[in-house]
Amino acid sequence: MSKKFYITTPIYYVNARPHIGHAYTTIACDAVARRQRMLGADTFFLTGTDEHGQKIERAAQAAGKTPQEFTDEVSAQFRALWKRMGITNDDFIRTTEDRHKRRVQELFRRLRDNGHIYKGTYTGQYCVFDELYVDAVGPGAPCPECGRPTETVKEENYFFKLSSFQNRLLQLYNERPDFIRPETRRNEVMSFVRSGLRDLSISRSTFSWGIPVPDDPKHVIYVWLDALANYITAIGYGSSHEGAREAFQKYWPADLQMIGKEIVRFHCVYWPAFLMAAELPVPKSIVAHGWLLFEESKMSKSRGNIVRTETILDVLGADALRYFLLREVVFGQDGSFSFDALVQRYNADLANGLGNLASRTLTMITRYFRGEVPYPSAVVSQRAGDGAVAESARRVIAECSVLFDQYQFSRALEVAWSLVAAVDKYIVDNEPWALGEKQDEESRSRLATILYTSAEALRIVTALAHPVIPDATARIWAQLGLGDIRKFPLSELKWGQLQLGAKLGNVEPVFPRADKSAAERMQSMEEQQRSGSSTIEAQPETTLPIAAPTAAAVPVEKPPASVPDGKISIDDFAKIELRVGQVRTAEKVKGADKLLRLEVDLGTEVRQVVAGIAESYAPESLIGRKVVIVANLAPRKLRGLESNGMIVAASPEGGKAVLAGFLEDVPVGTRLK
Ligand code: ME8
Repeated sequence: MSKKFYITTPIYYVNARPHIGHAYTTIACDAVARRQRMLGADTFFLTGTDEHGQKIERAAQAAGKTPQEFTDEVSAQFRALWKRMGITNDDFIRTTEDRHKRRVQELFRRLRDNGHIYKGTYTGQYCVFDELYVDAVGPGAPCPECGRPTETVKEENYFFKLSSFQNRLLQLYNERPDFIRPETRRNEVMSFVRSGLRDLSISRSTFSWGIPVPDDPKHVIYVWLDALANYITAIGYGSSHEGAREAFQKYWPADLQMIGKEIVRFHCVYWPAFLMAAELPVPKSIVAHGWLLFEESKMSKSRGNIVRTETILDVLGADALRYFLLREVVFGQDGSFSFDALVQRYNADLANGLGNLASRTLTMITRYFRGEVPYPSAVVSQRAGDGAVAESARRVIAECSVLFDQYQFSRALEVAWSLVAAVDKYIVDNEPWALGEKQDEESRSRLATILYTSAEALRIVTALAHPVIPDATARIWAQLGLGDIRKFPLSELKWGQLQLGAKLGNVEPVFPRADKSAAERMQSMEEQQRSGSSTIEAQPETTLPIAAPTAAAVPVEKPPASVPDGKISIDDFAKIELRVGQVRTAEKVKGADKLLRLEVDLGTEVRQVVAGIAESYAPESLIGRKVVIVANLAPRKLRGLESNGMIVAASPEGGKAVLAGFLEDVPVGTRLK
């Protein structure tokens, strides 16, 4: 029976559209899944969307939609994007699906029946952004994970006896060093667990967007218990259906659960504890990668510094993005994304590297040998260089396999491309084009050897690179006359398998060179996207509106006849989304006396807002202050900085601006209406 391999991505929150940070994990998992299939493993690759909880409920509200409408829409965007990118997931789970809800309730019952759940009252802080209970800090304190202000929660909840799993968890980390990778993350988790675990609240009772607790529907199940359970519900845990139960028996425990480093605690502490409490095996390995940074900070919707995948697909295609992310970023560490680096890498390694090797080799075989793989000639025409290429290919196959299995994608690709460089040099040194002009037997047989050697090396790099750049390699493989690359058994790859005399397919370039403007084009596509379809131009600093928005700031439709002149209707007012925000950081904008750059927390996200209040407020005085934000104003650029929203202030004629505020405490994110 073939080995099985079950691999998962995190399920992504649907509070925002997918960006290349999400694509990064999905691509890495897709490459692993494709490689496992080529190695003959019965592979199951799962991804999906995380759709419950307060953060999503608020995001839906902000979008003026019901949570179900909102989650349907955004989840479909994730699914469509993965499809467009050729991601080979075997299932896509949504936590709002009935199958998931029923099975999560089953898990909850099991934890309760096994005596790991009790009722209590949670009084403390909660970070809605991370959906995280933050113990041991006071009201208004920032979340230790993301720095956003926490909200005070006091509610009756169900608790999970996490504290009783401390020793079993430590034992797990000690006995199975591969359970958490890389080592740095393992050390962090171990010291967190050693410092003591508190019981964990696993239900909420002050909102309803979640899965009801069985027999007590006033409560909804804590979103992280709901979300983590997807890894087992998708493959049939808790189902009464025989087929589903068999799938669960077959695939669980997962072989690899890949995540970003910010969700290590949920996956390496809570998740194994839940599984132990349900008497289920824990996953074999959880691998945490670093962050993709853009403009020096973590790419995230709340910072407004995201890059959309679609832009790159439109200009360079999915293979370019896949290759770049896995080659450029050292897996496990943070890595910067830039369009310039993407285009440079694409041209150097794909267009001029593999693409050029494929087209020059295959074109010469077509021209000089009527498109049939030539026979390498008798010993007499062999040179040392031929054997050296074969030797280097053997080494590359061995090293690449080890590196791929350790998820060192960047090193694995570097090693594979060393073969591309070796063959390029071999071709240049041997000048096959000069031999092609001669008809004597010695020249013909030398030419045959050179082109055979090049084509065989090309075949080997193509097979090794297939999991990372599936589309181009499938085309090169077909051009080599080898059929469907997905059927090639990778574990049998070795030098000398190229079929002699095989007829090449149609030869055509796979990676056209990107011109100089490609990076700029992508950059401007992103900028256009960020500024939406807004026609509002950045205004000069002096006319920056800092007071309550008027019809000039937010375009409104013509009022209906029943509204007297100069007034707006209640419907018009409802279009303006005013929200309570809390200033997290504030600083002067260089070279602009009147402007401050603020980061304002809106509960579901942190926005950058540029406001003309520098003459009225010292930046330090604003930190922690609650303000009113026009949250649905189209983004604008001021002094090169994007402003996402407007801060509301009274601006007396000739006087200083005074920020609107509240006498009572109001939760961050609350809408004003
Ligand atoms: O955390 N760099 O969902 P999420 C690298 N729903 N990876 C990034 C990234 C970046 N800048 N941004 C996102 C959640 N990711 C929960 C998970 S699982 C049971 C529940 C990737 O939408 C990375 O894999 O915030 C990260 O862990 C994940 O997306 C977070 O996605």
